[in-house]
Parts: sequence; structure tokens; C-alpha cells
Amino acid sequence: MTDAANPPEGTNPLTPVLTRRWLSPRSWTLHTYEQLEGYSALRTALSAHPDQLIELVKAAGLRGRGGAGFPAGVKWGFMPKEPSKPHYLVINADEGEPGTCKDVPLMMADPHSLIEGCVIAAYAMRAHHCMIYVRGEALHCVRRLHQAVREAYESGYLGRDILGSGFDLDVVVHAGAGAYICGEETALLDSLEGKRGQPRLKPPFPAQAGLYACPTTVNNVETIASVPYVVNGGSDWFRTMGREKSPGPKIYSLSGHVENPGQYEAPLGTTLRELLELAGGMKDGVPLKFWTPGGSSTPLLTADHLDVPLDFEGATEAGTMLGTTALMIFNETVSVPWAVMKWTQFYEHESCGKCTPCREGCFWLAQVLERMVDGRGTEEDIDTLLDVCDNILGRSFCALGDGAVSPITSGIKYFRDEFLALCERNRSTETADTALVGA
Ligand code: L3W
Ligand code: SF4
Repeated sequence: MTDAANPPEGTNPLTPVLTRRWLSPRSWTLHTYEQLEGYSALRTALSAHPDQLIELVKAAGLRGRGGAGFPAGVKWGFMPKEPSKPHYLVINADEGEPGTCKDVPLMMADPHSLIEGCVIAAYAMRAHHCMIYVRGEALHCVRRLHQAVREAYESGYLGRDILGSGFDLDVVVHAGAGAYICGEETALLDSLEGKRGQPRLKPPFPAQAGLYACPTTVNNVETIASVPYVVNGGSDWFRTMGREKSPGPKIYSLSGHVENPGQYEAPLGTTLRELLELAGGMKDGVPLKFWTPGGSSTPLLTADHLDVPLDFEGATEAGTMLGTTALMIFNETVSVPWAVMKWTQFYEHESCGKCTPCREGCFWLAQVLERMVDGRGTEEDIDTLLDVCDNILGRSFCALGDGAVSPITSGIKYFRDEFLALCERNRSTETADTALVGA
């Protein structure tokens, strides 16, 4: 692992940590996992005090890999130390953010790293129940996790008295029903309880009142799968990768107009320019026009942002967010208003309807964008879009509303001319029609 942290000079910045087993034959089996140091971190962890593990994760600076980047150790520390109610660990595997394809590949290729991370995290937080909430459409992934969980039970890594430590943990794999909003942690908890998945008011945060009103921690798949490496390598080793406030490796998923789309693991802070090099460059050499750093909920960037360090701070300084590190890459052939319309239709469809700004606003945004793309827009429509966005941003109940306006406001910020051109086209058609009628 130290080698991965200190690659010889001149090699690419890939850090095969989380992805190091992915290309091994039958990488998803317990046999392969054990052959490649699997479950060695669990043995170490179970011999430590739970609080030592929380301090270790805090010292490593491991931040949530689901989008918000909240420090994992701090979140674990919110859980009560003396359980008066059951504690729950919930894994957010509802990977639904457009363009995001890192958690499903991780669970398919290396499900035991997630399970090992779950046992360590649950032990640290005094939880004896863990739920893995998987995106409903990813049935292949649900099956793979079921198989891995079964193997882990049979080998004493789950269940009663794990590895003779006296610690018990049950893991349940739960398939969602395909609603994007169930990736929001409190909607996910409602869904797990059998209710319609809609966000809850926070506070109380899940650590105070989560699943069945009991102390709960919700963590992303990649976050928890990183934990065994932190335990084995230590916090100093983890911090040799990435940047001071955003340490460690990260799985970047590249899609769209690149030669070799896929998952690229690299230290946090790697730039798109470096990632594009790893991915073989832009497809057929057609130049880059715009891209998302972390799914469609993060403001778009352009070819001027190739050297933005892709970590939590770097993305914010560039006026966007790191999000899920889902880099969707678009070349010059793609119309920005068209792409923005498609994303807006997605948010309109996925808005849960609980609050008015998002429910009504996403509907109107989609209407206006469809009209514009259809060549029936006017210049005032651009102001209408920005006005509706302004009434959604910061006024919605959950992050979906804020995310929905990101592609629109950033699209207009960088490519206003393209939106205007659509309206001009409409005006010239109108003039032609009038001339025709007049004739
Ligand atoms: C206790 C406090 N806990 C915060 C916890 C909170 C949560 C975590 C982060 O949104 C983002 C969003 C999407 N006491 C606490 C506390 N916590 N303060 O920390 O919380 P928060 O509210 O900052 O973020 P969030 O609601 O978890 C996540 C963005 O990610 N996103 C989409 C993600 C989609 C996926 C996917 O498909 N896999 O993850 C993309 O950008 O817009 O901004 O646990 O409870 N005082
Ligand atoms: Fe539901 Fe949208 Fe409101 Fe979130 S912002 S609660 S998704 S209506």
C-alpha cells in the first residue's frame, strides 16, 4: 500500500487502493479477498477500543464520498457512547446522481471491502445492525452483495461473536425502488422504514434520531470501503495521498466524450487534464466544451477549468462542488441548452413533491427549457429561468432543489450566447412567418 502512496517518479497519478483487486480473477469472492489481505484490518480493528477507531478515522481526515464531504470520523463521533437504544449503520448505496458510476462497480468488483468496512464502522459506533440500501435498478449488485454477505456469515465475519471478539453484527441488503430522492439520507431512512421516501427535517440529524428514531449513521459505499485501508495503512499513510483538507484516494468516474470512459482512482486534487490523459483524451480528438465535476447537481465547468484540483476545496474555489466525482465530459458537438433541458427533465421527474419551490419550480423550468430548445423561446425566458432558479436555490427543503438549478445557472453563466442564439432563431422564424403572412 505504501508503494501505491509513493509511486515512482514518472508514473501516472493512479493510486490503486480501493480498486487494487478489481482486475483480479473472481475479485468478488471471499477466496480472492482473503488471498489479497482481505479481513486483515478487521482483526486489527476488533482488538482496538471503538473510540480509538473513531480517532483514527478523524486523524486520517477521511471525508464522505457521497457528495457533501462531511468528515466521517466526526460523524461517527456524534453517535452516543452509551447505547440506550439500538444503533444503526446504514450504507447509502443508492447511487442515483446522473453520471455517477463508482459505488456499483466497487460493490460488483469488491463487495467484501464494503462488508469489512461495515463491520469495522459498526464496531466503532457500537451498532449491531447494518443496512445496505442499494439502488433498485442495480439488481445484479443486490445479488452480488447477497452472495458476499452469505459468504461473510459462513466464515464468521458477520453474525454472532465475530472472529471470537464478542462483537455481533447483522447485515441486511435492501433494494430500493428506483427513486432518486431516496439517495438523500433521511428519505432513505423513511424508505427503509417502509414509508414513501421523502426528506425529513434536520435537525435532528440521524445520529440523534435516524432509523426507527434510533441513533443512526448514514455513510456512502466508497467512504466505508476506504475504512479497512485506513486501519491497515494508518492515518499518516492515508494523508500521503490527496490534499491537506481532502486527503486520500478517490474513484473518479469519467463518462461521455472520452476515449476510455470508466473509473479512475487517483488522489483527491487530481485535475481533469490529468484524468483525461489517463482516459486516452477526448474521443476522436474533438475538443472539450463543458463538463460536470460531480454529477449534474454540481455547477458545470468549461475547457478553462482543466487545471482545477478536484478536491472539496478546489472545486468550491472554482465555483462548483466536488459532488460524487462523476465527470461527464461533453465535446463541441453538444448543445448546452439541450443538455441542461435533459437534466432539468430528470429533476422534474424526481422531485418528491414535498416542497413548493422544487415541485412547482422544476416543472416550470422544464417547460421553459423545452420551449427554448424547441425554438419557441424568447430572450425574456432566460430571465424567467434565472428568476425561477433564484426562487428554488436556498428555499427548498433538501439538496435536490439546489442541485436542480446548478446546470441552469452555470449553463447560462458560461454559455449565455447559446441560449440567446436559440431565442434569436425563434425571432428570425417569427419574422419570416410574419413576412409570409404579410405576403
Ligand atoms: C450531525 C450535524 N450530522 C451534517 C451530516 C448529515 C449528512 C452529512 C452531510 O447531501 C450532497 C448534496 C447533493 N450534526 C451535521 C451532521 N451532518 N451536519 O453530514 O450533510 P449535508 O447536509 O451537508 O449533505 P447531504 O444532505 O448528505 C449530499 C450532493 O451531495 N450530490 C449528490 C449526491 C448523490 C449521490 C449518489 O448518487 N450516490 O451521493 C452531488 O453533488 O447535492 O449537496 O450525513 O447528516 N451538525
Ligand atoms: Fe422534495 Fe424537491 Fe423539496 Fe427535496 S427540494 S423535499 S426533492 S420537493
